[in-house]
Amino acid sequence: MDYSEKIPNNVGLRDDRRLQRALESWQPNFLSWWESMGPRLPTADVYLRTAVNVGREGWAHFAHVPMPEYRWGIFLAEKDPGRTIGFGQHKGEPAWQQVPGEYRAELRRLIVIQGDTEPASVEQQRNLGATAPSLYDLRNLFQVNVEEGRHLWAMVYLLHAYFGREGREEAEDLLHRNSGSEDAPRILGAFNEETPDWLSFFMFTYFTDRDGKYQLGTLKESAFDPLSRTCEFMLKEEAHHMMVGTTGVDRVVERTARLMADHDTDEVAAHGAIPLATIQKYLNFHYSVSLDLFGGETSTNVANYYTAGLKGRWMEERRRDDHRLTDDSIMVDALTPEGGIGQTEVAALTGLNTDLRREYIADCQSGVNRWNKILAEAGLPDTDKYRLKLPHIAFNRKVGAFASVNASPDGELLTGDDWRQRHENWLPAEVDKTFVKSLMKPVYERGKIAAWIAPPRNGINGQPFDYDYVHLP
Ligand code: BYC
Ligand code: FE
Ligand code: FE
Repeated sequence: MDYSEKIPNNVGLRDDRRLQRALESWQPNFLSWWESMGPRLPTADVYLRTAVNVGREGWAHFAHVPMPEYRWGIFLAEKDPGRTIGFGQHKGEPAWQQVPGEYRAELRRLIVIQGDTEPASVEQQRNLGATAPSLYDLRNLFQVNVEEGRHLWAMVYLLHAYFGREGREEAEDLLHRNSGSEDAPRILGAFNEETPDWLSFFMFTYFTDRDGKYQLGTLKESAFDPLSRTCEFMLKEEAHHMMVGTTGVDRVVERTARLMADHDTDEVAAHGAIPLATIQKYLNFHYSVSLDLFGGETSTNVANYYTAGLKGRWMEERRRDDHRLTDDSIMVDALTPEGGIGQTEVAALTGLNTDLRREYIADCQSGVNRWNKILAEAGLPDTDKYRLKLPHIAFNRKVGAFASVNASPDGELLTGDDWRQRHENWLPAEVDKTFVKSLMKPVYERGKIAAWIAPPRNGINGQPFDYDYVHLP
């Protein structure tokens, strides 16, 4: 890993002057994007983790860093020279070190979609520093932000190195589209939503970053080896984002549960915490928009990606089948001919978005289970009212088989009128958002924390919770 370079990297940039020059001319555009669209809160420095080595010997270095001096670099996981393609029609052939002409457009599209989400999330989160519940949380926000910035670098490297002029144009466009923009929005729906408060941030890092984990997991299987190696390394950083989301929601639930039990009431708003019913609404929203990120229940795009070897399945090598799937079928969620919610049998290849979404849903359920354990341990009665739940797969969907219907969180089909009357019981309404926002007052004092959230059990890198994670100017 070369940190003396303008762009730290382990891809031998210094031996490829053309590529180096191209990336060095993109770099100032990235930095001005970071200036104008990245974290808004001014800081002196932040206790950040920087990748210094991709190997098993440990790769993270922690130090207080002024954020504009953070070293965004290009790091790929180590190369396995004998790697072969694990699935699809090219199964068993050597992995590709270059992009085959016939798959150029599809690969570029996948890389652009992946790349588009990374800066989008930074844009969505840019105002959150103003209302951080603690210095610990503020530090985690910025850690996530710089790493999402690095994930953008990861995709831009691939575009510049392997896709010629078109790739360089796409790299420019990744800085021009903006989350929520009227004229040039981000590509996928969830990345044009707002992240206006910290409950939304924790739900986003739990549910939406988790889509990232699963999509990266499938791209890590790619026959295109540089993409595979890039994603493998990104997944290591993603683990921290998962931790922020999981423990963030844990701590909100813990605080709410504590107050409910201590005061024997559901009305914790009066005590400055977030009612369980409001937490459920935020969960419903973030889960349902994240389900949309997996694309349609059936998709010929995904069938083609798999057959070509561009995008595999989650844990492809653990699947006990032929890894070609040409003769297999799968039951996918669908509207029945009578218009009800059911399932239908399709070719396994066209059902691969469903396959991945199911892996994701099972993982999401594990979060709900742990939050319900926190509620149970606080002594709250074992009834639906005192537990959290994932809404039905058809609830609030804008993409796929259920985009055309209205369904309740229990999976009951509703008329448009019914939905309009009742949706505010299930999704955050203006009053809920206003209330949550009213709790968002910054706490920048060492060791202190906002009243609506419990402190974390552990600090970062073995430091205590009251460590000086961030220095303000
Ligand atoms: N919003 O054939 P279909 C992350 C479009 S998150 C709007 O079913 P496909 C991160 C679709 O483009 C991970 N449009 O889709 C998290 C298509 O349009 P065309 C991001 C959508 O291609 C937090 C049409 O609908 N990575 O890293 O099978 C913080 C039909 O769709 C949406 C990836 O997504 C939507 N949600 O699957 C930071 C991996 N969904 O062609 C970062 C790369 C679909 O008919 N992407 N459409 O005009 C893919 O693998 C696939 O493109 C998708 C969709 C899974 C997104
Ligand atoms: Fe990312
Ligand atoms: Fe992430």
